[in-house]
Amino acid sequence: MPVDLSDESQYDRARLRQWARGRARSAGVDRRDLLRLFAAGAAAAGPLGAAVAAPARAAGATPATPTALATPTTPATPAAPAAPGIVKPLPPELFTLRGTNAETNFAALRGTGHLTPLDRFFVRNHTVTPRLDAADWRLSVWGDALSGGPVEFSYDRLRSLPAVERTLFIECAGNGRSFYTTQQGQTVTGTAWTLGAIGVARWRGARLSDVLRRAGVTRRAVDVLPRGRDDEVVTNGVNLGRVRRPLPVSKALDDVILAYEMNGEPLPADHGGPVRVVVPDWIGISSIKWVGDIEVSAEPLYTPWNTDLYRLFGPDQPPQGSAPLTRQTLKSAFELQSGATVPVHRTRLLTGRSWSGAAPVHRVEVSTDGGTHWQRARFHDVPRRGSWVRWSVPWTPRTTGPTALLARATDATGRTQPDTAAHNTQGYLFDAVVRHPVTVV
Ligand SMILES: Nc1nc2c(c(=O)[nH]1)N[C@H]1C(S)=C(S)[C@@H](COP(=O)(O)O)O[C@H]1N2
Ligand SMILES: [Mo]
Repeated sequence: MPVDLSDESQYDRARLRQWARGRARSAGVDRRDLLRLFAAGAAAAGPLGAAVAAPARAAGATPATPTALATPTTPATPAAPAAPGIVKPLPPELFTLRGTNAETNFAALRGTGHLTPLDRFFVRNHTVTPRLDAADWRLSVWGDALSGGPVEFSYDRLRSLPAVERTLFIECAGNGRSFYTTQQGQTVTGTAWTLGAIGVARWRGARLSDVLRRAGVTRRAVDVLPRGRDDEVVTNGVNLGRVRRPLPVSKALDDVILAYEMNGEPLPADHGGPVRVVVPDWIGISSIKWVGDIEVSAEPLYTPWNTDLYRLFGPDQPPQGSAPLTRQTLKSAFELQSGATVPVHRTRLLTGRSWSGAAPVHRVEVSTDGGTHWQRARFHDVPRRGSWVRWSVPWTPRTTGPTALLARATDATGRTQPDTAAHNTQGYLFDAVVRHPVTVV
């Protein structure tokens, strides 16, 4: 029976079958290497998951794992780690450094607008930011599901296509990961983000569908594989090749953007300049930075980023892991430092943001007493799909001592943030209500 590869669940089952039969191409990675990693990595704390991750630094999180990433820079002292390879300044008030990555401090968003300013947008790099020049940037679109040979697009040609502009978040699949450990006592591998591996920007670019049509995409197309121009990722002695993750052709032709502007500026180097992929609502790894070529394939494609990584593994998951992750989940964050001290009897405005990959945010409730009483937050944005909503609640603390602030979002599908997130070994898609500690003095 023919399989409808535009249906995501059928598509994934077909992929797994083809993989098992050894028919699938491994798209650039030696298949024996991948199988070796699979064999070792399907168990808890797979070495690939651990090794791709940057050292965890949050208190109580997984201890740092030695990595084989090509980032030999060593911080001068353990207390002042560098983020090797990030170009923009990373002042400690704006960012918390985590290995090759920089997490936005949510407190630094207070008073900023709906869009995350470029100087505080988080950076997640597998290796280092490459410096590419728009003048000699080329995008090659190729593969056996095109009607002809490879088609090249220069930067100017891309900019001459009809432009689209959308306000969208990019959020790492591992955002909130550290709370699996600090709030749920569970072991997970990967960068110990708190809630700042997200940013919202106004993206301007060409539609991927326009580019694919001009390149001669045919009805045979199944997978579309954008690949970055940053360095190859080497982990545990295995070269995984360049960062790349297939998109089902249905998503690629739907709403994906090849972005060359971010908040009205040419796309900055750290965020994929001159051109990156932006995949609305989906986990950050889908939005390939520094895109250099795109394969359009008539068969399902496999890379480490849709097989061993970015799927859910663990006792509550199917033995071969979940389907490759697509949409982001639901979260809320206060624009306040964790552990802040606040004066008693003084009214202050608690502010924060909530977002969902599934639908506009419908309601946000806040508790200032550890979850006993809840009040509805006031919105400062019209909730929209693909972006966050800013909110506030006034608070006059009446008793001194430690307490926890909680914010709980419900989206327009009716889904509410749960008390506990479903554990998975690589700590993806944390969605539970976060307890934000403060002390009233
Ligand atoms: N080429 C390339 N694309 C990439 C990455 C990368 O390391 N290399 N990181 C991915 C991940 S895991 C995330 S979460 C987002 C982060 O985007 P940002 O650094 O612009 O915030 O980019 C994605 N695209
Ligand atoms: Mo990510």
